[in-house]
Amino acid sequence: MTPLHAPEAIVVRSYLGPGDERSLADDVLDGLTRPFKELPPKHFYDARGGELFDRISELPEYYPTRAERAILEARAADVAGDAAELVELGSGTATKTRLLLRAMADAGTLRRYVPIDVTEGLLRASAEELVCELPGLRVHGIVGDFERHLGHVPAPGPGRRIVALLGGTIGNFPPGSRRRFLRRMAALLRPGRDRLLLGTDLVKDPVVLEAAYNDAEGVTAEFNRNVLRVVNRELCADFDVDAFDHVAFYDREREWIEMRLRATRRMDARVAALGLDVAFAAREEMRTEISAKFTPARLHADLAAAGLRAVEVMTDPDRRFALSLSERSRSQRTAQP
Ligand code: SAH
Ligand code: AVI
Repeated sequence: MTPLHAPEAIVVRSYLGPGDERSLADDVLDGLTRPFKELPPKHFYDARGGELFDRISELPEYYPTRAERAILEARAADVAGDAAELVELGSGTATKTRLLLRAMADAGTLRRYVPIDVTEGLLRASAEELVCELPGLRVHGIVGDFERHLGHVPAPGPGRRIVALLGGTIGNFPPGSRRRFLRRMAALLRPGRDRLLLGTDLVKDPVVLEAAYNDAEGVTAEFNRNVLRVVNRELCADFDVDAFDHVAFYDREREWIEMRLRATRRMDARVAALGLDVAFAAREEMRTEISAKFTPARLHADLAAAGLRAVEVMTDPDRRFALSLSERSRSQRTAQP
């Protein structure tokens, strides 16, 4: 069938290759040989992990997606109205992104969308849908790791650029690297012209927070265990995935949700591709994600440390989630992407 959009409307470049199995291998070697075992959350997201996250975002307990969408529904035109380009890190299904792109199309300024995600299937599917929905839109997709491949973001065209990191994904970085990463995003902005759109989940009643990561249906538990399925498949490991319990709790001192996997019994696993044997004691826990929650003070301090200044901070009516729009402070030097 002939596509309805111009064939050149979509370009997708993949920067994932053998080196990326290496990145999983390095993370497994680093993380599973420590006294307190840990794996970084980016490895949740194979095709199944992406689908599980999508189901999480529809759960009654998981409010962040709905809260962020409510802000975008009310403010998309103010946020993105006159922008020409949207660069989105960790774009996933780009569901909320449509609100921004539509606002740009309505203003007659929309030219290009640059999604970056590790999950190629999601990125391609959303690119196809978007170019059909928004005639004239060009998509330059980057299948890659936003921690390593920001240097492949194309140079900005004429008009204003918005760089977006939605959903609260910034909270999945440990505090030190969070500021370094904000700096790298800031380097994609031209001072005085472009803006960073950042979604941050807010500090709130721990009961509400813990419910969001311990849903009754057990979808978050499956999402959490998915990281072991990824390691089994990619590195020929033999973790007994169902022998791990999902654990998620709010650390009130650090103000973050921590997800762990707890071995229900003593276990030995072999990661054949690495020639590595991993032993778990009964009830031993491995950290798989942190999801930091923000106060206004933490948000402003992190932005300032990255050479950014908030122009506006918007919240949903229940003040559960914040979307901030920032620009690069002219006096600051920022890192190369
Ligand atoms: N922005 C969407 C999706 C959030 S889920 C929303 O707000 O609903 C996090 C997304 O980031 C997933 O699509 C996942 O594949 C992607 N992701 C996580 N770590 C990544 C990394 N290091 N590089 C690129 N994409 C990553
Ligand atoms: C993608 N990220 C912002 C989600 C979060 O809430 O930290 C991932 C997630 N983990 C468990 N549920 C959702």
